[in-house]
Amino acid sequence: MNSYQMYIGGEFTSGATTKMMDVYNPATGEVFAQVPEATRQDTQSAIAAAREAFDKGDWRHSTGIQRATVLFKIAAALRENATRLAELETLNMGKPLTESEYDLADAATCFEYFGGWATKIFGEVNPVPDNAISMTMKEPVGVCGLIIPWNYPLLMAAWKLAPALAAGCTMILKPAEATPVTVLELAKILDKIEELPKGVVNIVTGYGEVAGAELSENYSVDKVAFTGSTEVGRLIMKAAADTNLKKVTLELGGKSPNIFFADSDFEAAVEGALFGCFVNQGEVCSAGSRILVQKPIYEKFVEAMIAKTKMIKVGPGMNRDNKLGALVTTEHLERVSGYISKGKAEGADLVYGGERLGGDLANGYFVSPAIFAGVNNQMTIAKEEIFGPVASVIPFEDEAEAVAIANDSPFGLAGAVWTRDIFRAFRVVKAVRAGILWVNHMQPTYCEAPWGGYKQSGTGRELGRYGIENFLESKQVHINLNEGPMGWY
Ligand code: TAP
Repeated sequence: MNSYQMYIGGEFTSGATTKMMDVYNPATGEVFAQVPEATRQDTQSAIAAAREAFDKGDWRHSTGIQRATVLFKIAAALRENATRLAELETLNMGKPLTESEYDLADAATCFEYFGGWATKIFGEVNPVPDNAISMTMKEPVGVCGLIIPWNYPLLMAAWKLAPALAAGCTMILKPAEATPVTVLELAKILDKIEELPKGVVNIVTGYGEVAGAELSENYSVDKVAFTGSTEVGRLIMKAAADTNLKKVTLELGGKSPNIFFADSDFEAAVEGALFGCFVNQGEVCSAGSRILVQKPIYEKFVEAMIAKTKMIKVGPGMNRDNKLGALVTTEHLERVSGYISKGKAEGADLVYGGERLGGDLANGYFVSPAIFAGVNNQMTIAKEEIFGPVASVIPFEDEAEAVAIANDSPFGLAGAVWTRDIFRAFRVVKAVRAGILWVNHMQPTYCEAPWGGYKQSGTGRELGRYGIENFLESKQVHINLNEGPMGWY
């Protein structure tokens, strides 16, 4: 069994903690690694290391080329180790190996993309109406706490580490307690990069209520970038408000509408509906878990969904035939099963799946993908984020009703519209209040384009130029070009 250490101040250490946490393989229910359970003191040590690296080190004064070199080296090492890391991701998180391979490639691309930004951070000259030069300079925001979820462990780490490094920040990364393995493997990669000073990246493992809370409350942390549940996002914002008003960006939950009009390309639409809510076991913040289908095609659509879902093989992600892996933990399996029971109890029609799988799979956390028909938007399964392979198919009459249902949610992360009518597509895109809208597609995500939500799906945007701005402060500099006194007194 692999035993890992944390990475603090450029050293691999178990810190002051005496406790180790078990890390499970969700496909078998077996422990396959152990990591330290960081105490508050361990987290404070990591924060102190990042603080010192920021205040006294060279990193924030480094050139863009120097930082880009580091980012490109990380990307290259990820690509070299992609096969092994993708396997570890699947063993730890449960997703199919092919999906882990995509994640690895995406993570490497993310470091390359923000490596490009490192040399393109510059301010501007402001056209003030005086004999002066007014400039805006960009500077790194400082020490950053990066708190990430378990659904894309390495990729979520990349989304935050890459722009923070490109900006010249120092940081403490806390992976989710369930999925720390690939992030700790990344620490080994970082440790070998000579150009990356010690203390710039620190990694602590442990519980959110301890290590994560310390990052949100600590006065020496200048910014927290968080991806996770809306509930924890609220706690982080509150902790920041109650302490040093650190900057906070939040990427939170969703209940995204995937809207299908009767004129859409039927085959592509059905596949898009399934991919939208079953990829990554539905453990996706932008999952299109509310499938809105126009009444004339509703029955046929549900039937086609069932027929295609029957062909989705569920099982250990390491077997390439399987298209849907295990849920991440036994607690999460219970949570998802609880929603399926609630859907039935509230009168939705479970037309396929939703069962815990037994036999060879009994020790793993497997559930068959579930399709609920006859759902209305007031049911719990249509209102709350399930974060599992559960599709709620909701009928609608016309465009106005589809938009009203889509917007009737406290979330606003993403949405999609399927139609051959470009005018309607644009009307719906403009009417749906969400941070990401896809037309005739669901889920494509690019480093180059912003990612984040309206309403209770978060605040701020990651990726694209917004991603780098998150880790920069703007300093206004005024140079007086008049000689002599101002003449005021
Ligand atoms: P959370 O329970 O919110 O956990 C996210 C991270 O926060 C974990 O590292 C967790 O540590 C930590 N945490 C827990 N309590 C904390 C506290 N009091 N203070 C500071 N940190 C704390 O979410 P999850 O279950 O890992 O992930 C699922 C959620 O993430 C879903 O709601 C999903 O929509 C959202 N998500 C959003 C996005 C985007 S981009 N919007 C992407 C992926 C996931 P522990 O693991 O120890 O609890």
